[in-house]
Amino acid sequence: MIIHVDQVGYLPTERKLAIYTENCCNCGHTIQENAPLPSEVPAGFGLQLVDEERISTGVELTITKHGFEEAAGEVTWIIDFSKCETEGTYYLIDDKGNESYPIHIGVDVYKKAFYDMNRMFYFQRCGSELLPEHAGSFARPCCHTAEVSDYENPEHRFILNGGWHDAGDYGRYATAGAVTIGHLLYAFSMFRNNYHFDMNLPETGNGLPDILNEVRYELDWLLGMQFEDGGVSHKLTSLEHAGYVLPHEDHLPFYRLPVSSLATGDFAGAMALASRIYKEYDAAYAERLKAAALRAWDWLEAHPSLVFEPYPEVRTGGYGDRSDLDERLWACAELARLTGEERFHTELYRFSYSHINRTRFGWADVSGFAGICILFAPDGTFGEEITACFRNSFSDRGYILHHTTLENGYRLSMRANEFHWGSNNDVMNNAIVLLIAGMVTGNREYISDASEHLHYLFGRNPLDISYVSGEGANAMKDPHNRASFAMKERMTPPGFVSGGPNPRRNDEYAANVIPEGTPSLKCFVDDYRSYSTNEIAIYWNSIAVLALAYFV
Ligand code: 9MR
Ligand code: ZN
Repeated sequence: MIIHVDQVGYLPTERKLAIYTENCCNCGHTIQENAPLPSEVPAGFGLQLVDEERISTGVELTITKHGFEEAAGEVTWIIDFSKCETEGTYYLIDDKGNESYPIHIGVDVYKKAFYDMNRMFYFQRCGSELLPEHAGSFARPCCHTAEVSDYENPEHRFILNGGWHDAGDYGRYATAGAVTIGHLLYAFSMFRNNYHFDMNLPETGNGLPDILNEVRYELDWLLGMQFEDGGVSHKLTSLEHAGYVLPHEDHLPFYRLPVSSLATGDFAGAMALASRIYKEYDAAYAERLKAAALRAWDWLEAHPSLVFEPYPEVRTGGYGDRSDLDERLWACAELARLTGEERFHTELYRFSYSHINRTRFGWADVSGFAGICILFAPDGTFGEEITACFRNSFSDRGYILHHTTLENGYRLSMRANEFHWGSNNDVMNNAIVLLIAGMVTGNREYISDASEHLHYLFGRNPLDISYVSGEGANAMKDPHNRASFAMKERMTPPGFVSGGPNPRRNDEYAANVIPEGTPSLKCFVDDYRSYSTNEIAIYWNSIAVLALAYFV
């Protein structure tokens, strides 16, 4: 394809851009920056926006030459068709017979994707049978219900069921889980009006909004990761990843690993946040969550330095991190908001002004959660100084990302060298920063910039692939996900977000099939063997849910 569009759709009143590349090189072929640019640009390439019958709409297009984009290895043009505000299905065509994927314009274009992306977590449920009435052809028996052991005291055996499988593997990691809870609960709390839908869950109809039913599944498991002394286990895992088998066929023994301050900080943040959200629906549950958060906080106070042991002999997800300041910051902000206690407000100053990036929402860096907690709290909850500190962090970063977006030939706020394992996480992180920057400054441009990142996710990229299964005409379909590829026909439910392009090609398959030096945006392969470009993960789904929640 040489005309790249968002295959899921565009909102009628939002900015609407497509990307045109004269040289189609989806083969990984690179052109050098100093290579001669096509000298003659035929006026507009005869580009037109046509309707489903291929009849011209007459909509005026603005076509701007961007020039060479290093991340794609291509010369790009930006086609602006924002003037088309009428709902419908269209195509962009040029005078050489090239045609885009269908372009859907409508107020509801993201509803299905949003539903599916929120529903992904149901399919990740561990320790439950997935029934055909909820899971359709993905129904499967119960998994991982055998007793688990404490890693350092294997004689201590106990039941610890539930939670979501982390990703394409069956590990359950406290930091990753807590961060996922964070994305989903902040999405719910900030954009509650977009959550009036049932999700066809076993719990549907019990009076709780369904997204809270789904998140509760993880919370209940996470509560079991807390030790007597308030500290929280880093992960529950087998010693190595399961073979290529379905969840219920994996019978490796599971171990609860020792405490980390990373897990304990994330736990305290997630539990305090959840307590505040669930209070409205279930006071007793909210009290339980609050008590767990406070016990975790006491442990953190008693252990003021980083506590984390990598246990390299346990060869599953590491989720190691050199600093736990951001985890402590998140916990402190949510506990201040939940309890109003002075001690948390005092501590908040110490963490907020430490040298950390305040705009991150990933498994390693959760400082941005403190920002959402503070910036969207009722007036007067936090002091003006702390509020200004976070407001400035988001508006400064938003300003930079806005300019990076403008400088990028695919209208993405990422530079060629910023892509690595799970790059879609960073793309979505930037979208959320732009959204928050737009909300706190009132600059509408930042909001539109955020939408550009979703267009990229949904197919407006050099490979024309929608990185979300089942969403868009050419969607990712063969992720690294044991529960998918161990099925007879490799199948994945809709709404699963792929990790995305990774120029470091950290798996053997990607390293073999993607030539060295391939431009960053093309370092992706839709094949289950490529876990470093095409795995799925709960927190990649949830971060995309948070970014999309504004637009549904
Ligand atoms: O998302 C993680 C990515 O940022 C790391 O670079 C990568 C290698 O350490 O690990 C990713 O997380 C994986 C985890 O370790 C195990 N479950 C699957 C996760 C997604 O690939
Ligand atoms: Zn399981």
